[in-house]
Amino acid sequence: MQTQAALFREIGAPLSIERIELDPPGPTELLVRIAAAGLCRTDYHVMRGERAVAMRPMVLGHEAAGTVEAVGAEVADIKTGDHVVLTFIPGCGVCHFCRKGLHHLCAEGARITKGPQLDGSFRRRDRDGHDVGAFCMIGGFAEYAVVDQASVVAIDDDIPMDLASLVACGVPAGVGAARHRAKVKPGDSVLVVGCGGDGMNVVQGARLCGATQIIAADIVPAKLVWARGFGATDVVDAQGEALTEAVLALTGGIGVDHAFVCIDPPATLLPAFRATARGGNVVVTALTPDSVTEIKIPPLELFVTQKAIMGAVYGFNSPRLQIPELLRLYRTGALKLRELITQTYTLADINRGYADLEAGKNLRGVVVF
Ligand code: CXF
Ligand code: ZN
Repeated sequence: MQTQAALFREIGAPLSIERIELDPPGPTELLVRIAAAGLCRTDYHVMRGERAVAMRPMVLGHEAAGTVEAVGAEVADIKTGDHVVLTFIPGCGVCHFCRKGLHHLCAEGARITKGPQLDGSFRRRDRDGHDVGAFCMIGGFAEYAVVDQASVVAIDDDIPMDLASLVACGVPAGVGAARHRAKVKPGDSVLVVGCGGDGMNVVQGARLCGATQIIAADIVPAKLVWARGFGATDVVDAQGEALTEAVLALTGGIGVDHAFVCIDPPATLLPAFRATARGGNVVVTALTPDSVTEIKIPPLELFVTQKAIMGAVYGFNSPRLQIPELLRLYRTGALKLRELITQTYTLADINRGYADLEAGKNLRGVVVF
């Protein structure tokens, strides 16, 4: 069949909207009609060449939800008509980590920027007959995607698809970083640096954990206004040393129990580290461009302050557990999803969506099909 897709062809160029050939699903795969796909900054890093992918052209998009239209012969548990959220790390089910239920650490995660399907072959071709990759083994910026069953989680079919797409990346990444990585406790204090798609979900994750002081930091004033709506108790419009000083002033000179670096780690990690209390946690949820190979943290300062610096991808918990749980929290009203969407776009308009992300206009832009 043919499908319209947004292809990454050239670094620094807009995505190319094209019709491509899509093969039927293999034995363990599904054909998914994509209903909504979120515009996460990770795809933008790829478009700008800051995060290398192994091949072009590639269909980007890794925060998506849709309806299953066909299943391969060996697919278990998923059937035609099911609504699914796609996961940007597959859960192969058989690696060391998947066997322990730690799908966010799946060994196949190392291959998600390569392009092929989980089985190593391709399902997409362009008009010249060249193989087309699928970012994160998903390729969500397309009307249709063929993905392995390892890359989907079935959800209830009354969840609106635009909201379902959000629990594919930004929401579990942010909420999970607070709940599962830092393990924020009632009464704790939290700093969130960068209140975009991940950071705003750290804010609401910290609120869900019972944090009593949630300091949101960003240099886009609108994001600080939105952050208050998600649970921030204080806001800071500063960066660098001024950010550290502002947070220390808000915490009686002690610093926060947990700091989250949700944008530009090369510029924000050290200021966030220094705004953290002795013995506290610093959690990195954001990508660093490939060109930056080190970030300086004075080792003696790390040792004597007894802080922990940690990474969190996918909220440091299995998407198979988190996605249904987050949707249950949404149903109770505890988790905000609708409020995350600033604007929706058609696939043909996706480059305007990324321009709006770059301009700081969006908390989350979503392509709705
Ligand atoms: C990313 C994490 C790093 C690899 C590509 C996907 N996750 C979400 O934005
Ligand atoms: Zn993402």
